[in-house]
Amino acid sequence: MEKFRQTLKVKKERAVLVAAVLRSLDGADGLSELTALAESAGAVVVDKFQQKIRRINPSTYIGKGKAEQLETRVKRFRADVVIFDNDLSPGQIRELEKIVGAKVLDRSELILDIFATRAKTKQAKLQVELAQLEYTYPRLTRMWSHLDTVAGAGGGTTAGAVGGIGTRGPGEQQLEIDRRLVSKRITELKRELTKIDNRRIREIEARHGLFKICLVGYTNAGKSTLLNKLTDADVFVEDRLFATLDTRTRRWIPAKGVEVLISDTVGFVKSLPHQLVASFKATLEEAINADLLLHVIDVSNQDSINQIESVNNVLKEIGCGKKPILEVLNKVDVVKTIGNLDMLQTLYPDAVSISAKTGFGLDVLSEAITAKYKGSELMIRVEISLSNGKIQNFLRAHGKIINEQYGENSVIIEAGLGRNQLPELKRLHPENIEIIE
Ligand SMILES: Nc1nc2c(ncn2[C@@H]2O[C@H](COP(=O)(O)OP(=O)(O)OP(=O)(O)O)[C@@H](O)[C@H]2O)c(=O)[nH]1
Ligand SMILES: [Mg+2]
Repeated sequence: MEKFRQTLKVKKERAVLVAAVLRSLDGADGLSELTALAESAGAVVVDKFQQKIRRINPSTYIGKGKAEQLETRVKRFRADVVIFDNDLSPGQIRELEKIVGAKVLDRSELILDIFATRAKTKQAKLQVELAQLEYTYPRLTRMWSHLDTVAGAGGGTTAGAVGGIGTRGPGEQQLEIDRRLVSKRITELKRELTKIDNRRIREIEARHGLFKICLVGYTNAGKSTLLNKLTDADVFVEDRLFATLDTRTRRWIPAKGVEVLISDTVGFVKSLPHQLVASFKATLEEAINADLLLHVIDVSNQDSINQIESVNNVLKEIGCGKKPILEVLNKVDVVKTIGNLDMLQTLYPDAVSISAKTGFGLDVLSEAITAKYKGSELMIRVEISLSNGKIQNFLRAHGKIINEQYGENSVIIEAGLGRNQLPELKRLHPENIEIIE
């Protein structure tokens, strides 16, 4: 294991991709996403191998014979690494490396590698490091116990004895040291992250009262492009998976008198390693605290229906399953066949079709968001003193004034107002508000 797994980085490495599928392979393109992920991590894909399996082989995942075929391909393409679309156990990785003669990585390790290279802010870096350690930690432990058994079987030492007769190699001692270092570092990272989390929670609480919108969606769907287009924010956009690893929040005015906060988030992906979901919770805090989620969908991607499902699953997992959500069908400028778009429009009749790139449909999106912001309309009647210009200005900006009846010192105004704006009106003017209908 140690021979190949000095580093899990795959940058510039020649990679053979493998997807083992338990069901039939009919129409499956199990490797298109793994290809995008591997390229995102900087690997050069030299060969792809899709394999239907009837059952998972406990020691090598795919069958022994298939693993041997893999070895031939690794040699032929001079590959440095074999990346599986499946999640493998440490034991399976070890066995496979022995057979194929190259480093073997699983899907989660690949995703963690991408996250590690993309993390820019301190928080993102700490979160990724924590996720990586949490993923490797049990593997170290299990590697350790495996070696213990080997030592025991040799009869020289019992497990845990120090300085036996040559059965405890330097690798084994190193593992024990690694294990202690890893566990110490995990504790440190958690402490630092809690500090940052508390600061962020305070920041989020300080925004209390403002309407919060959060962009969510599969990686590469166009969330950052949309945020840039709407708010002129300078957010890193790139045609790579996971371009954004930390959240950005901007102020946005979608219509006259409407001010909202809009946040970008890290892209979602199917079967996100659960260690990552956990440590990215703070990053997704924006989604948890949002009043409205904008689910950005890449309609030019043939797999968009599965991507939507993955995003909805993660949203459920982080407790956002019941939040108000508006589907945004993005990249309509590059849709080649309208079949996919048609189908999505039928599934989500309230969805807004846009192109974050060209700006198409952004006016309709602004209107749809404004309507959500305002909520259903209420008719109110309020009596205010003539000297109180603030309330009149508020109602002019946010509502529709239907009638004004001037008395000597006061005016009675009847106006239509969004349900969600009532609290703000009450804050400005706690008395004499009547809801007529
Ligand atoms: N043609 C076209 N391309 C788009 C559109 N919106 C975004 N893109 C492109 O899609 C790619 C991904 O865009 P991003 O905005 O980085 O996507 P993201 O959802 O923020 O991705 P992550 O941060 O990785 O989750 C970039 O190359 C964009 O230029 C669009 O409406 N039309
Ligand atoms: Mg982004």
